[in-house]
Amino acid sequence: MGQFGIGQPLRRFEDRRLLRGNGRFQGDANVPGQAYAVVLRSPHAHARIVSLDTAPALAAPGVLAVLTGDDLVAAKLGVMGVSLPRKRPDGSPMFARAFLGLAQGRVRYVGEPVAFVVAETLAQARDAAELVAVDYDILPSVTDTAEAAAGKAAVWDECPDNISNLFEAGNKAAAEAALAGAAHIVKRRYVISRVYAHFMEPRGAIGVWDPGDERFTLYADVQYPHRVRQALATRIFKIPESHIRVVAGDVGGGFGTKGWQYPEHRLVLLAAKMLRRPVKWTCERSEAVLADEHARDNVSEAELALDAEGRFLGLRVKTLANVGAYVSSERNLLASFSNVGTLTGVYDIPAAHVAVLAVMANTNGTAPYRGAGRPEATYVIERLIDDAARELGHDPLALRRRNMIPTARLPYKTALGLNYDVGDFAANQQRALEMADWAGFPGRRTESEKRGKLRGIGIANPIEKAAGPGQEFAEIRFHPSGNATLLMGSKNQGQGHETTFKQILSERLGIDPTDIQYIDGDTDRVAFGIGTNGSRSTVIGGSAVFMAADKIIAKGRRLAAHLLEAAEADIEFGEGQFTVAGTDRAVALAEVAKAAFRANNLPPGLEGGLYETGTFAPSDFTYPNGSHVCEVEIDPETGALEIVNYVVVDDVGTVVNPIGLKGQIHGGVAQGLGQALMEEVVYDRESGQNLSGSFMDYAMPRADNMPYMHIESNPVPTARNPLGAKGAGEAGTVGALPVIVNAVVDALAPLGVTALDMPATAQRIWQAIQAARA
Ligand code: MCN
Repeated sequence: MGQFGIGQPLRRFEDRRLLRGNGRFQGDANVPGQAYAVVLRSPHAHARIVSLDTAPALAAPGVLAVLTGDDLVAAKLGVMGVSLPRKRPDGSPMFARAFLGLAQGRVRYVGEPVAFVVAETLAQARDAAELVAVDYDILPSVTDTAEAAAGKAAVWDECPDNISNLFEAGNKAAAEAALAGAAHIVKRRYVISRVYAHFMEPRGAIGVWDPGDERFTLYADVQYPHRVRQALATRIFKIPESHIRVVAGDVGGGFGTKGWQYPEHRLVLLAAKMLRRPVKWTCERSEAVLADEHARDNVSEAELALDAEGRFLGLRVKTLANVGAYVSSERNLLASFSNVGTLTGVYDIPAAHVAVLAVMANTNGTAPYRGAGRPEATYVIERLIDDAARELGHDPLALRRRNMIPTARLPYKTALGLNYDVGDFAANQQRALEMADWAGFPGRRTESEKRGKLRGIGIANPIEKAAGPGQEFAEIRFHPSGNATLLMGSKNQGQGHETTFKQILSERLGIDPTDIQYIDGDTDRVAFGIGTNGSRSTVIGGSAVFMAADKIIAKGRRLAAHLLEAAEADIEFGEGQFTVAGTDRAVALAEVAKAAFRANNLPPGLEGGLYETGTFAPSDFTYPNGSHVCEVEIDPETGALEIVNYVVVDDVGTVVNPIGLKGQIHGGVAQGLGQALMEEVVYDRESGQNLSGSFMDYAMPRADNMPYMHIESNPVPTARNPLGAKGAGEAGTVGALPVIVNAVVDALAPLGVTALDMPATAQRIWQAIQAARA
């Protein structure tokens, strides 16, 4: 490991630029002559549009255009659509209706885009939006997941039961047999609340039409520039992919929620083409909860079968997952199925079956958000184990230990079909217990009780599925003067990619990272990319850097042999130098790069230039895992809670940057803590109104809610990529949800409280205490 290589705790190169106010965020992007757009959104959860009159808005000062659903139909725009071979429980085809971009005769959730108003100034667009006259006939609505599944109101007339499709995994008969033969079955119902991402910078988009090249440019803060381009070209506008350029600058937080293309992207492009003028749309802070995809929101019935000694025999889970009113693409179904596999956790559960009903409701669509199904799955298994321990009189640690997959049994195929390769689950738990001084907890509890406080401790052993099969791209371009540019297909949103990838490049090529220019986020500059989600960038993008670097070394070796007048087989590469083995004759990579651009320097048959690409695709997922311990203190008179200790042991394989990793764990835990303790999107059950429109109604964790965190790594490198790395970006969130609620329930258990749903607000805790006392 060199000074700048893999494993070094380097401070982020990008921070110099960002902290000095030189970032280029979405709001910083402007195009000369741009007009401004505002989206008029539905004020109703479900209504028929009786009439829609744009004339008064069009007549308002500065207004350039008012688009409605009819304009999108006239422009023959397409939709994303879902192509999964999924069925409904009765065997009929999946029910999924994609959203075109503006309402088509009906609105189905509060916030659904109805009209797109473009004017010379933002103020004029806002004023004009108020003049669009829409006459609504309000219809019955349903926003609660369980009520939607019970058919309280139909989101779509053609689908009265609101069931889009059923997803199943595991072996149903085996799980049933395990339950039938069990000494004990512990059954619980867990509700995973609805939350949504709060970016530092809400979304935005600028559409530009170049009539000369007949080409669109979209400036937008997206996580997958290339995939957004592909979707807009092939599915929405039905034009060649080369006729769209997507540019994403600095992204002020993505968290999965900026992962895809939203209606506003096609609207700014269409309006720009119609008006022959750039059009800019910026989401307002209080508009975001109406405009963005939401996340989580499911209800699970879980049953764990145990033998008389407390050995796990089987697991059966039935989940209702709210997917929202529209199923516009696979993405809306992703969180409801793709990661349920981690439901069996790090435990040896021989039989398991999970059935997920994707339920439609008059709500925003749900989509991947930090963890995308893994926090939900881990929540169910880790809470269920604690509940089983309490119900059957086991020690929760011993119960976990007894059922943990031993290292000797890895690789291990789970009953839900995942292939865990490496890990050291027992050691993670053991180390976390030591760091948290679990053994000293009874003493601390007694001390808290003396002060009239309740104290609880919880553990969770998360495992997640990250960086799955799928390609990522890297290109290393040397320039004739000998320095290099690194171009990446993944897209940074705050994770520190520039630093991470420069470290990997530096490790391989021995180049000083400050000599490398870094580029991502532009489909015209970067040849190909998939993008950033599922904690895949380091593992897959980093491996692509590795591959590209190896090609640079291979070509450089031929050139170096020529320059040093030696046989290619005798040339060694290390620390940025090509050396003739056993001699002090050497030439630096930068000199070789310069030579590559001078035709008279090249050996016969060698093509000039030094630029290489790498496209890596792993054969299987990586399985980052770890152990979280959380300790809380609660004031029983108010329900107020303080996290007094938080410990994380993580295994993300090879750690590229320990500071970056810690930052990711911190941020991930903060996001999990938010959901566990305070965040929740709340709808009014009758009207379907979204009641969580501002930070007054939607509580976000702040610095004083965050505990000091003790974080340690227990890395077990994977062989599934050349780095040995596993994904890290979501790990904190996956562990935080269950461990915090487990600690809260542990604190309340002596009073007789056994069930508590997220978010564990002071009010909910206080109510649970009152109910138990009564
Ligand atoms: N890292 C490491 N060693 C590893 C793995 C990761 O040192 N073995 C460190 C590196 O510093 C790396 C970072 O962790 O740059 C994140 O790496 P990775 O796990 O590859 O995750 P991605 O870069 O693919 O980021 C995606 C992930 C996801 S899915 C969400 S959601 C999320 C997250 O990252 N959104 C974020 N973290 C976020 N952090 C910020 N600031 N903003 C977001 O929107």
